[in-house]
Amino acid sequence: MGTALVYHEDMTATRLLWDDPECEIERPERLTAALDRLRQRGLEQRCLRLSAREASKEELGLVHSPEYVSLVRKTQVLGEEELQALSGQFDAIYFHPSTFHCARLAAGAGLQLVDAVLTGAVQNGLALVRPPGHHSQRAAANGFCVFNNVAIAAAHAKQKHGLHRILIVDWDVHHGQGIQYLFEDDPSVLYFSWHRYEHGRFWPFLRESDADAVGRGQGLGFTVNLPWNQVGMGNADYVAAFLHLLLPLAFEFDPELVLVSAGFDSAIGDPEGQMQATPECFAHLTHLLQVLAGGRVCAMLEGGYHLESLAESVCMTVQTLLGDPAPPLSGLMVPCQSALESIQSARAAQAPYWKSLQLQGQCGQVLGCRIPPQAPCSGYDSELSLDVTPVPTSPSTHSPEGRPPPLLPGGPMCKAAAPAPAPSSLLDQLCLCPAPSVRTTVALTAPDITLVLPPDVIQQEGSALREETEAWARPHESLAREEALTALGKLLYLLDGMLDGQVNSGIAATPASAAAATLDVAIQRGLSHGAQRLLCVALGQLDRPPDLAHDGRTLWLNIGGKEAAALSMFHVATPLPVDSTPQLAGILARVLRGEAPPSLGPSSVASPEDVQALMYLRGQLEPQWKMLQVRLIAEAWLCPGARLCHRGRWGGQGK
Ligand code: X5A
Ligand code: ZN
Repeated sequence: MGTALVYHEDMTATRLLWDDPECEIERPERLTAALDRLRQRGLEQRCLRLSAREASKEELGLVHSPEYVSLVRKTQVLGEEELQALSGQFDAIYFHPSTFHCARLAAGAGLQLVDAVLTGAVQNGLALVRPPGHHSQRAAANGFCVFNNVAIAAAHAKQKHGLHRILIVDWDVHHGQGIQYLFEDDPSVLYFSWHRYEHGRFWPFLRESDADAVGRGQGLGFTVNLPWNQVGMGNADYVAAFLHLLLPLAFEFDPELVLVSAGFDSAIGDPEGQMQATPECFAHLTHLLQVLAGGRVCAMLEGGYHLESLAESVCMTVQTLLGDPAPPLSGLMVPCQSALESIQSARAAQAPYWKSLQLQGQCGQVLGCRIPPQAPCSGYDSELSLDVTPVPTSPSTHSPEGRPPPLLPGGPMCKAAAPAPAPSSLLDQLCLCPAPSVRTTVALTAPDITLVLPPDVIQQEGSALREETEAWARPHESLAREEALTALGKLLYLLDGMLDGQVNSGIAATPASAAAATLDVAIQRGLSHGAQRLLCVALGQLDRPPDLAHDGRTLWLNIGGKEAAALSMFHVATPLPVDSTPQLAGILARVLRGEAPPSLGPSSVASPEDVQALMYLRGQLEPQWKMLQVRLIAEAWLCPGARLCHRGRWGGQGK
């Protein structure tokens, strides 16, 4: 299933006719720049192009008052002076004789996108629209927004398609207060917005943009605000917000549809946002949302005023909607202290309404800190220092000068105070990784998994040279048998294809008795063939490959292992139950091909025992893996268990 791109040239018509420094950034070139870049990249051509239609009076009436709609209708016949006078009655608004037509097209584009996705014509899509929508209210234009495109789409999805749960993700850098007001008492719409806030000192200067605005009445807990109190938020901060706040709630909510208020003024270079996230970050954000709602993601343009940054970010979003893998993120993945504070205060405000946050423990308040007494964290540090040769020496693949080792302890990374690098120089460094020509290859060595594979995955015929295969197998007794050797040959061939960039992913089967040794060879082969860092996820009780080094190049994650244990930060096991149905290979193949995983259902919250194991591991790993940090340092002191866990960070380091 494909990706829709909804657009209409007429939406470039509306523009500012007089002098207004606040409004002049919202201009027609925003759309043409984005569209031109999509064409240049060959992305537009890969989409199903839909021409936008005008939303009807009834459709606009789903969220706007009839009086407001007719007020906007009348602007069509006003002269410039009257337009300017009327605009002055609203905050950050200009009207143009074409505004009514454009705004109806913008709302209609969203409706067409939602219809295309919910009828199954496409999997997902983007509506490229002007004017934007998320500030607009029942009877008011606001912040360049005339009709609330995303809110109308949500109301339409409920009314015309009978949906019960819609997630709206507003990644624009401004608070979409219009959407918040329209759904604040409605539990069928979960509205998430992050926004530049600076403790209330940034537009639109609203008290209700803060984290403690969580909805009202039936809608309590269905408004989620994440205020950024400093500028300069970057990739790590955005990803941390998704991982620690949005996604736990979203999985628990189990939406049937995801609408994105896709403003790109939250990207680097934007004059409004002053943030640092690179365009690639939007590929990752999009990708993280695609696991929800069976992949039904409808993005609609909101803000974004730096044409270059906007165009790149739009391309990243569309590319990801099309199923291309997300490019690597630049920069240290370490969220800054201010971001962590914001995320934590939003988690605390939402905790009363969401099991997934309660289980993770607002540190003692709900379940108490349940760190297994027989496995105190204090033994961990010495073990770690024995096992870990800390600094990975290999240069990163995506930064020419090599990046600092990702894991050195210490050093808070609050970079918000640092001057923002010139956006153009950062944007110049964009590396565009072409998608491999073959998306999924499947190296089949066991005939029984053919049954569950999707029909169009490519069957790999090739195999590595016999001599080479034997050389790799020689040290391993379990690889002596012909069956294991054949499987290894196919796997080595697949690995080469992947590391050379011809193949994106694949599945190889191997006899169970040879699994550990095969994995070991695969890791060694991967590292010697140019992979800088390798993630190895092992499901079920599997012995760690004998030659695995703790040098930071391989991260070993054993899910379904014997017990929760972190032998080092690069070797982690959890006893989480693994669902290893015979369908697993089929589901894996589909997901690797880019299909959305099946929804986990509304009861996807983990059991208390599983959460306990995970929290124990998190306590151990948090000092080293900065992306695991959610709790404030001050808060950890309130909880004896957590203090024990944090000894690694504080003990002896004077922090
Ligand atoms: C859609 C959008 C911003 C309005 C800013 C007014 N509006 N200062 O980004
Ligand atoms: Zn904005």
